[in-house]
Amino acid sequence: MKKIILTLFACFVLITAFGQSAPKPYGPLPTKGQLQWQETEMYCIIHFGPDTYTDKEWGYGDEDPMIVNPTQFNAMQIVGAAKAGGFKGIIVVAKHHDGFCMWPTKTTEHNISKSPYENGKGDIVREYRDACNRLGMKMGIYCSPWDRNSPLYGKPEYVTDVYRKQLAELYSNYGPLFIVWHDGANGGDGYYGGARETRTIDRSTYYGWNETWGIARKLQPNAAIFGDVGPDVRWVGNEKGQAGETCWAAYTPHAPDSGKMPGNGYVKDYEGTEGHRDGKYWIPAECDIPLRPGWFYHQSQDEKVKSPDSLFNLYYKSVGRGACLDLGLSPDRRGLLSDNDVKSLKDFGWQLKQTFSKNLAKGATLTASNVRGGNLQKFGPAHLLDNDRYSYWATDDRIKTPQLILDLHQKKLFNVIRLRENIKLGQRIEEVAIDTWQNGKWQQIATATSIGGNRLIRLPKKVTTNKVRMRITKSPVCIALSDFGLYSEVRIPRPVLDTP
Ligand code: FUL
Repeated sequence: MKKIILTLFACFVLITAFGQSAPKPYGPLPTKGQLQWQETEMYCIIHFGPDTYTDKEWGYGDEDPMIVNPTQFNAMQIVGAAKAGGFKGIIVVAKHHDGFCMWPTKTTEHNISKSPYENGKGDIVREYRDACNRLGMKMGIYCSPWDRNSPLYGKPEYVTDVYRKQLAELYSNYGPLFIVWHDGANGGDGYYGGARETRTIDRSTYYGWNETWGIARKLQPNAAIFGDVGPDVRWVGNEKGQAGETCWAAYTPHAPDSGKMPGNGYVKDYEGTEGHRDGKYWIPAECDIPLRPGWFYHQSQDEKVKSPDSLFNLYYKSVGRGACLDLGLSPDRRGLLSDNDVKSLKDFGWQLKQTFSKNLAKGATLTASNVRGGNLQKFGPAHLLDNDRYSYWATDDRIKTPQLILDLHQKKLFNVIRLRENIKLGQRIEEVAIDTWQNGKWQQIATATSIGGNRLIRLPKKVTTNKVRMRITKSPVCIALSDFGLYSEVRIPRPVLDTP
């Protein structure tokens, strides 16, 4: 009898212990910096410099610093407009391809101190930092590797004595950065200190990326490093702001892989757009697109600012597919965002807030077909509604295609479903299906692939139902789902026009 009791007790201890152990992570995993980047979701890259005054997109490198003369530059107005749009950070273009530095660098004379701005005492990067601090926004830096002004460009000294020193200044003196952005456009014709010639470099070897990225790793250990193919965040492969309908955070760069870090290679567009299901590294996608047709301000584009609705569409196609949205903002020659840009951002931000502030699944009774180890407290479906990206509903190891029924207790109207996995355990789920209860039976209304850090399903029209079912239809391992949301899209009310 004693033996039986002891065996039962041992079994109980084992089951309890098993029930409390988290699922084993699957595939590559995000670092702390990548998790923080993922949580940022939307940020704005701000282009302002000589091109603003010459009406160009790529300055040649011979621009006179005297032209950079904003009379009303106001970082608070610019960062404030981004914040009103729901963006959580900005990336400052500290130097574009023309080589003009927007901060008083020691590495070249071609910088803001030679412009009339603040009588040569200005520092645009500092002003953005201060505005970010005041507004609670994150900051990142873009410093173009290609420099069409530097006489040294193309020689090894440019990398060691100019570019890397510029990065070190920017990463040391402007507070914590959430991202450092490395542009893919490299080499070509330029001023190059008066040589006015074409200089080509091998972009996979010239910048010695492992060492160059090492500067960020050392000085900004929590910054995600963006480059065409990583190492922390990859380019989505287009400047249309769109990730693939299926989009994996995992990715294997096709690289002349040169050491510890992935990267340095070229990539076919669709690979950046979709990633790789069995990718070797965690390198999620960033979707970049300007608010206007160009990255820099051009008066001729004042009427071509993207509308709040088109920003909303982009949101679904980027953030809604597990990527981040990087929207380009272009202050004008005064140093301000123009009214159309400010309004569009504000209205987009309003729509976003109205739509996602109310999860209609809140208060539902959740019934899961399986809960890991029967441990409801730790792994139960209630975690899906607690708005925490890392608490989660998990199933036993052998249960890969569980189901969840949400009884909403009353009819609810919605057209957006939000799913998130706890990506600390990897991107696990491959496919899901959503059903609603209609006329006494389940009816499938949507399917989705590659869940990951954030997945939005936007239905073609709003549906009304009192019961929703989610079926995980494909997953290589047990699930770790952290979020389930139902939302009803809210749009800016349009002015009612009098009918003639
Ligand atoms: C590109 C650049 O060539 C554009 O001018 C812009 O800076 C964009 C964000 O990245 O590669």
